Amino acid sequence: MNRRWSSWPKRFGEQANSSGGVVGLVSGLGTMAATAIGLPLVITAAPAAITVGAVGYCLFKSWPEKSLKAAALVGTTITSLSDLWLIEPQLTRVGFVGPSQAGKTTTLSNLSARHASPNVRTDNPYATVTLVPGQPTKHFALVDAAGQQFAQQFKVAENSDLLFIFLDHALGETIAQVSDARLREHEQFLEQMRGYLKQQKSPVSSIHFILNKRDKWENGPDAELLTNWFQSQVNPWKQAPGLTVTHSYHSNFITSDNISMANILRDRVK
Ligand SMILES: Nc1nc2c(ncn2[C@@H]2O[C@H](COP(=O)(O)OP(=O)(O)OP(=O)(O)O)[C@@H](O)[C@H]2O)c(=O)[nH]1
Ligand SMILES: [Mg+2]
Repeated sequence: MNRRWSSWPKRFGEQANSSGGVVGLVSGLGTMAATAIGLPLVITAAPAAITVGAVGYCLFKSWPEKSLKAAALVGTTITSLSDLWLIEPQLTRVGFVGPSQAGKTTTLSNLSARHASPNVRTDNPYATVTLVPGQPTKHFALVDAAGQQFAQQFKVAENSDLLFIFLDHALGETIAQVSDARLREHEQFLEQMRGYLKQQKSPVSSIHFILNKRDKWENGPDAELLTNWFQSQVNPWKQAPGLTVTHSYHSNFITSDNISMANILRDRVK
């Protein structure tokens, strides 16, 4: 396995900076004291030995971690999101966020040819690496987590280059009517996510909003009310400077929507 040599000089510099003050002080004082009282060479050399030791320590601490090859990871589950930084070539990380049962895992599974169990809630953050067909072939990572845990949702956002935010009209997969309680749940989720992204040093630069479960709500009694509400939720995000905001209506049970979703994803891969 290769190591990430390109990042090594920077990491060494950072280590040396954080250790340098102490090393400089110890060796400087040591040399002065030893010279002042006229100690033999072997003792005045001690501070130099400390410096050599400290440089060795910095080398050890900054030694590049092993890189992971994207092609070898396709289809695997990555449970430590920080490992995504070790993958080469570097890949676009797409975070799937939204309240529980909005359809994140189902969509992710469709895009990466994984099996999704409709009645199984996601319990921990994970990512999967998948391929974007074309020349050259590109890899990207899809990041998913438990919708009912804000902490996990923020972790996904922190480890993503762009976000897919999932909204829907009602819990589960069979109801056609809009649930007011569900809309309030989405509003609360968006408020929390907006607050979180605002205080991020380098937040995502692109967000795609998905109004999911179109197979149910589109022919139901509240379709117009729902799409107006959706627009009212998405529009304020378009005011944010430097943020690209797009949206689509989607169903995981409509084949052409799944193809469109794959295209949306491919268009965003660097
Ligand atoms: N009708 C309909 N149901 C859907 C659609 N997408 C997902 N579902 C259903 O919605 C339910 C929840 O889907 P998941 O993909 O597990 O939801 P999730 O967002 O991953 O939920 P958590 O893991 O709890 O965060 C399941 O019963 C899915 O079958 C869709 O497009 N239409
Ligand atoms: Mg899930």
